[in-house]
Amino acid sequence: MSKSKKVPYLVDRPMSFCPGCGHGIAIRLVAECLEELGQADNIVFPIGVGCSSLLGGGIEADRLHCSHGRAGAVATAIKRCNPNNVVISYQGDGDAYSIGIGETTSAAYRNERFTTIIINNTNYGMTGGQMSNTTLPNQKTNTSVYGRDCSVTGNPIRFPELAADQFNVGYAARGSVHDVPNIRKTKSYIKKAIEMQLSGEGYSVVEVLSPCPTNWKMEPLEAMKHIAEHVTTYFPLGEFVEKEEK
Ligand SMILES: Cc1ncc(C[n+]2csc(CCOP(=O)(O)OP(=O)(O)O)c2C)c(N)n1
Ligand code: SF4
Repeated sequence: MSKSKKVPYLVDRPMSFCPGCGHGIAIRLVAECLEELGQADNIVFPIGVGCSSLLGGGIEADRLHCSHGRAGAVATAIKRCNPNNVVISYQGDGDAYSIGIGETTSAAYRNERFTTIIINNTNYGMTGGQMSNTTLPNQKTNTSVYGRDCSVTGNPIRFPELAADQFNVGYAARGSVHDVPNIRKTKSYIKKAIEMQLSGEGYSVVEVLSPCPTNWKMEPLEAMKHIAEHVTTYFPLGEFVEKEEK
């Protein structure tokens, strides 16, 4: 008998990510958590612009493709108008932390009662690999061809740490999909984030480190190794705040 897990019923067709991309793994984890929590028919996804928007191509659920960076504001409105829905904004690092840093930070600052999943692949994936606010120091991208110079650009943002240290959020964590133990752990973070939303205690965010082999110009396995050896040294994995649920 096959030991493979059945595909969550929210996932209704194959997705169109590049081979070795981490988005598909993260989306499946979100779908599994929603199904296991009995929320698969109660979900609304405000979706960012970027490869994150391809979530809509493989998941059968209510969703809204927001203007670039604005999913934090759209999620706020949807959750306030429909407090019984589970609202998860699904965004890339460029969407959430560069063009959308105002909306993302404001939602966390106000402790809005929704969940944000941010796929951090350290660049703008969809548009060909430009520098984003999470590009690593000295990382070469199409717009930092000599390597990111942080004395000019500022340092990469560690958003879950910011939300945990400075705002009264319910839950903040960073996971990764570069190997099986971390995929499992990331799933537990996503589940806790959704449970936090269900408890009504406040904003929850899970950042997910994810490979973008196409723009990193790496083979898929090399890209996974790159996360383990380099990306996690700047972006530590773990939970940064977990409020007690009432
Ligand atoms: C207002 C606006 N500016 C720029 C773009 C072009 N654009 C589309 S996707 C994208 C980058 C998305 O990168 P990220 O959020 O990191 O997601 P990824 O593709 O890596 O998953 C940009 C700049 C746009 N669609 N709208
Ligand atoms: S460009 Fe990068 S983020 Fe986009 S689908 Fe391809 S590997 Fe994934």
